[in-house]
Amino acid sequence: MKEEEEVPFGCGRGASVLRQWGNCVNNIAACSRLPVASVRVEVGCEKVLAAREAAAPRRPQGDGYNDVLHEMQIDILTLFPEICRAPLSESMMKRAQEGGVLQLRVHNIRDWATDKHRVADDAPVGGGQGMVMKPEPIFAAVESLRREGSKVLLMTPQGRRFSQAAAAELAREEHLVIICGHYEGIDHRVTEQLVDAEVSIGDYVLTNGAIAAVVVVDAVVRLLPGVLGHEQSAADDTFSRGLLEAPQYTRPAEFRGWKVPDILLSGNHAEIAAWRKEQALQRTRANRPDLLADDQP
Ligand code: 6GU
Repeated sequence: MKEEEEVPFGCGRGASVLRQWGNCVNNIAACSRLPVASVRVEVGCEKVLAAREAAAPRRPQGDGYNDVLHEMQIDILTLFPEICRAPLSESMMKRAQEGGVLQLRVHNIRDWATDKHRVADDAPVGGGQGMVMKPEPIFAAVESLRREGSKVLLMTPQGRRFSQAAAAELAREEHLVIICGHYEGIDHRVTEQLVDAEVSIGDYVLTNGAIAAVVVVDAVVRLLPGVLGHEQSAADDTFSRGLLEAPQYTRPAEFRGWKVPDILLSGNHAEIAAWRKEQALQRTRANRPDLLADDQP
């Protein structure tokens, strides 16, 4: 992506930039480990950008970082809204919504069905088992929610496999509309005519796409500025650096006779870093040798 294409993180939406400015300042400071006071507060898109550029040097994309400073909107369309609501209203997802970083809405597709019984599925044309989701309510829902620049995703095991890099890419979007597939599938005209990307979360089959949508939303939203908080960095994540993480310990230093490795108590930061790197490598070799393969994308 070209530099200029990244720039309008909120420039077209000045109000949003202003609203988010408090968050931005904190986030810029957090990213760059600068005290908040050292980031000048100025209003106006160019100045926001300049401050951001100065404080948070551009990093390569797809590494788990996200330097887009705006509120993100996500609309989930599902036949089972309750599956999404609980997991997305706790902990960091709750903080993201309360802090104005994320505006999340979970909708029931049936609300766009026009018949008396609000039917959203029908038998497969050509025969076969199970039910297929009808196109009409889904088209009506997406057409009422999307706007210029929205990205429409379909959760389906037939989709492209989701990854940390995909999460980082989606975290740059302003508005996601996520359609959850259920039953045997969804009328293919939805996929062909409405959907920008089909997404799967892995090589197994779930009973419904709402569970998969929760996974995607969590992975994306935790990359938005201000969600992880100062204590944690998305850049340190497993997968952002291509290796699994080293083991972690907390107190007590000895538990049931099992000791925390001496090196971690040594206070020697260089040695601790070298130990962690070696442990990360060993763990990756043992659990995920595919991550070390030469043909890694
Ligand atoms: Cl997105 N949906 C369903 N039903 N199963 C899956 C999936 C999605 N991703 C992996 N398995």
